[in-house]
Amino acid sequence: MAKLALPEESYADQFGPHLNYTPEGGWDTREPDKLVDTHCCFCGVQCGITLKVKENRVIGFEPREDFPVNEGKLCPKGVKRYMQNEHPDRLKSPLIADPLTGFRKASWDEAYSKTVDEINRIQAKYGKDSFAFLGGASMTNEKAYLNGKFARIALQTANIDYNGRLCMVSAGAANKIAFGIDRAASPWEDIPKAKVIILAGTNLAECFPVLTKFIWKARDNGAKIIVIDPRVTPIARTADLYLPVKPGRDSALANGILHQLIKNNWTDEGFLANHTDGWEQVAETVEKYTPEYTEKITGVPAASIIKAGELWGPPETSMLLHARGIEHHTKGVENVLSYMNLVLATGRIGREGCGYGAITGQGNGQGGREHGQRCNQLPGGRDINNKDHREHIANFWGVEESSLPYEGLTACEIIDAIEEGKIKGLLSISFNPLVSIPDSNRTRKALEKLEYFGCIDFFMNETARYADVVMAGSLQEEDEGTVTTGEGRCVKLNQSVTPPGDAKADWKIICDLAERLGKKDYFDYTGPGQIFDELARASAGGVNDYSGMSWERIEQENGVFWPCKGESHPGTPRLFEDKKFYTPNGKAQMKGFEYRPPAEDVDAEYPIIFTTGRVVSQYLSGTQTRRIGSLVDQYPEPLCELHPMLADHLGIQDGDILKVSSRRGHIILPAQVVKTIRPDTVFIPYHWADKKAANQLTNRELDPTSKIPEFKVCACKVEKIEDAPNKKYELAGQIAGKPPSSPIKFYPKPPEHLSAR
Ligand SMILES: Nc1nc2c(c(=O)[nH]1)N[C@H]1C(S)=C(S)[C@@H](COP(=O)(O)OP(=O)(O)OC[C@H]3O[C@@H](n4cnc5c(=O)[nH]c(N)nc54)[C@H](O)[C@@H]3O)O[C@H]1N2
Ligand SMILES: Nc1nc2c(c(=O)[nH]1)N[C@H]1C(S)=C(S)[C@@H](COP(=O)(O)OP(=O)(O)OC[C@H]3O[C@@H](n4cnc5c(=O)[nH]c(N)nc54)[C@H](O)[C@@H]3O)O[C@H]1N2
Ligand code: SF4
Ligand SMILES: [Mo]
Repeated sequence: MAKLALPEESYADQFGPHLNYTPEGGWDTREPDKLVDTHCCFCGVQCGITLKVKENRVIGFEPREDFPVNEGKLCPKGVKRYMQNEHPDRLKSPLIADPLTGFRKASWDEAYSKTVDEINRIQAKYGKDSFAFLGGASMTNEKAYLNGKFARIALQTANIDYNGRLCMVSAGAANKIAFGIDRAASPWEDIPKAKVIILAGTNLAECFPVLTKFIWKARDNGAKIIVIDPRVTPIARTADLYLPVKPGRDSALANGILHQLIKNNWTDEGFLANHTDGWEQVAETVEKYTPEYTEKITGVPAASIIKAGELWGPPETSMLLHARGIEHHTKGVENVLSYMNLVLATGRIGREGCGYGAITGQGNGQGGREHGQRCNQLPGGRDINNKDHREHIANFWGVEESSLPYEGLTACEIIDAIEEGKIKGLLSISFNPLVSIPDSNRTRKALEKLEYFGCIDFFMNETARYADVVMAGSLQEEDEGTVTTGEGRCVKLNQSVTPPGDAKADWKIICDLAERLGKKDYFDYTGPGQIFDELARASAGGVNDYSGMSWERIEQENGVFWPCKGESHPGTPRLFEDKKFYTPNGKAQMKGFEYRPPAEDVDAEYPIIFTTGRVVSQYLSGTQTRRIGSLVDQYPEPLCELHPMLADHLGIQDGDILKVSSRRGHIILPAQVVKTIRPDTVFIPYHWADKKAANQLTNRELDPTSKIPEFKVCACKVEKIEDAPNKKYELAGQIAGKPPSSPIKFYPKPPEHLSAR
């Protein structure tokens, strides 16, 4: 019998979490030189993890028992997170685009010179704002602060924004409007104390697996769980009530539930009168949202809407948790505010077991949006258009107030401005817009128009293939700093290893560039510790006050919750305990919204609703997790979820190859026929690039307030490709040689044919 040939590299990451395969063969079971307590590099839960380090390599890990959020648990991504540092694709030196070879290695001096020359040339020719900066919320607070300062002082451009614009901004804007502060109101410890929980638009068990422990505890304590999602996600299977909302209809559904609360006198009139504004307008708005009327819009049965009111109305305590399912919409802010009305109408906020929280996505999704890397923001969560805030920060930095730019463009608008020829140069760090922004064909055209494009990353992501200069930055474990988790707790990341080869810490690259732009005096840091101290001082007096924090204190206390207004301030795990909100008059601001349809609704030509999101084993644009073989094996390529009724109607069987098209593009992929999705909707996860990218189809219409794009709903059509082999059948025939889990190879520039997994 022929020997089964498996590619060499597929072994590297196939084995148990506590053993590490070495390039020489065999297991690295040696005693580590040191153990480093730090946190997971992926989602906003920021589980505690101890990395085992031997000879400047991470050789294994243990989940931390002492971190109260995960208590010794990790999810499938967390247990593999340490496998990136040694990956063959890890960038180890700067690269410069070369017309003949794609990219060639370069020295830092050459990479910096080219970058700075181009910044100077472009800004001299087209103006300061013609050069833009894109940052990211996977990076630490220190880097978020540095990016904002770099853009305003070194580049002097208004056009800086970050990938959180695709993520948390609808929740952020709604929180600001309603409460004057952008943070979850309650620590996760409050979840098990709630008697009823709404999970709206979150695939919690796949996206924040470790948080399910709080939900199970709540259930053990007798809580009722309501899940609102067009798909029966794993957490929905165990819910007491599942509301299968039609994508894009959440504000109507929230109005319908509130209608029931009013009808049955389950509102807290005392709280509403003393602590809120706007209740009358809200009550008037929801008057017509009877169960029948709401059912017509949302597709949720009237009886279930009545039931939701019965579950949410009477209890003493409750928790509203939501994520991108309600936020990734052209009315993302309206959706969030409409659900918030359910919290405020019952007065269940600011005490034990009560509150709300937008579950933060990226590792530093919370802190990444606080310290000034957004187009409208200065450190401390300050407003860049506010005269007092500008003066405060200008004084703090030692620059003229008049030299600070005003509000610039948001992330998608920056890509649009590149397409329109208004922005000519771009520096991007920790962002992969070609995969993550809607309408990727348009993003590609924009990238081709840039006169200069520089990227800082530890992998060659798909967008970086269009760069002129790629700078090898740092992985999370190669640097140190802080991140702020989804509950508002600032925690410390510790350095385990140094960046390999010529790669540099991200903060150092930014400071070096600032120096070459003539701004050394403002960026003369010895390390991220000094940047944190400056950030904390800069935040003093702002809403996002970190001034009482130091790295030492954060480590000692296993994290500190902001606001923390001085060394003796204990931090603030639960907001609003004094029933005072951060709005000018101290009252929560309620607003009611008439339902309005998504930007692109279904019609005769595109009759099916298209929605997108995640799977448990892949992360974001996939640059990190598509390189970890065992995660790839769990879900090797995108599948299109559709209901058996829709499949029957279209003559489709599980595993058939489909063409799913929208007005903007199409994708060809296998069908996954499941009963767990609405029959009028199809779902495709978005973690793949190029021809496998879901964002070829999505719509770049933005929410008018938050400027988030409508990832969660547009119109599509689905066709079976008649002569393609059924993928399931084909795979069943080669069960022994299942798809190899080879890591992505390093490819030079040619973008067209490259369809890396
Ligand atoms: N495994 C994994 N975990 C992750 C990530 C990852 O990429 N992979 N990313 C992290 C990041 S950055 C983020 S932002 C979070 C995202 O976390 P989630 O928001 O929980 O994840 P999504 O899959 O984007 O969307 C959640 C759900 O919204 C539903 N949905 C679609 N349309 C609608 C609608 O109109 N209304 C309602 N109510 N629901 C709708 C989808 O069916 C989906 O189940 O996850 C974080 N954790
Ligand atoms: N269709 C569809 N599209 C979506 C979504 C959806 O639900 N549906 N979700 C949206 C959401 S919520 C998000 S958050 C975005 C995410 O979209 P992106 O931010 O574009 O995705 P990432 O994969 O995080 O890409 C970031 C890049 O940063 C690099 N990186 C990570 N950490 C660091 C670091 O510390 N330093 C440096 N230098 N580089 C780093 C990674 O290698 C990667 O190449 O996608 C959005 N796009
Ligand atoms: S839940 Fe999030 S932070 Fe925890 S191990 Fe998984 S990806 Fe990492
Ligand atoms: Mo996100």
